[in-house]
Amino acid sequence: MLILALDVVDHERALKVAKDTAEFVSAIKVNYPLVLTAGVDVISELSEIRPVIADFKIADIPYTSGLIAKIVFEKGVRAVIAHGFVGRDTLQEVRRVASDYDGEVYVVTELSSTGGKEFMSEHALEIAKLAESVGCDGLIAPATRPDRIRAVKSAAPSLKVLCPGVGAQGGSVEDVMKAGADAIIVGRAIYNSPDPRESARRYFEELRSVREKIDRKDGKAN
Ligand code: FNU
Repeated sequence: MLILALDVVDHERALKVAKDTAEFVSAIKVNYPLVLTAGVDVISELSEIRPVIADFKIADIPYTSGLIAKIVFEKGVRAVIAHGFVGRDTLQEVRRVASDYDGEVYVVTELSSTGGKEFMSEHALEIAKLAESVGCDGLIAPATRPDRIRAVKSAAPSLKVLCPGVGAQGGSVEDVMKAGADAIIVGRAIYNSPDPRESARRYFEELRSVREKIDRKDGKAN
């Protein structure tokens, strides 16, 4: 599954990239850069093209976190991303709000950047277990460190794992999928390419061929 990270800072361009790539993309992830420039209603516009995931990395007290989740679910998002380091009470509140909208909650374990290793790695597996016990739907884990994808998957086997860091941050589709990812999240490598539709198509095809390779290997092992 390919998720488009739409961090462009121009409203019209964002809609164009979303429409041009829609055929190959399962969901569109929005983050502060787009919403702070185009306004929060861009979420509703994008939701008409593909399901939207709000990556505001919610990380506040339960009341404020729940309010943020409610606002974006009212705008039509299908899922929100929250930080896990905030602890159980905030995740429970975000989960409660999401359930009112039949929405999903994904929890960041450790950032894909180098700084993610400084403080977050140490607690990433506890965060994964917490997210599972609160009834969240999945985790965000770094495509830049496939060993960490494997680790969070074994800590919380029932959760989906979405992985940013392919392309501009150096992660490879094959390594990430072999580590057990359910989806890759790709931004700059698609929207900054000369032909975003073609770039999305290539990721889509690569995902398919890697998936077939993995399935063939699993089939042989059984
Ligand atoms: P691209 N993102 C990330 N690493 O990159 N939500 C994380 O650990 C994480 C994220 C987001 O590099 C990042 O904010 F938890 O251009 C951006 O929106 O492909 C996207 O994933 C990656 O964009």
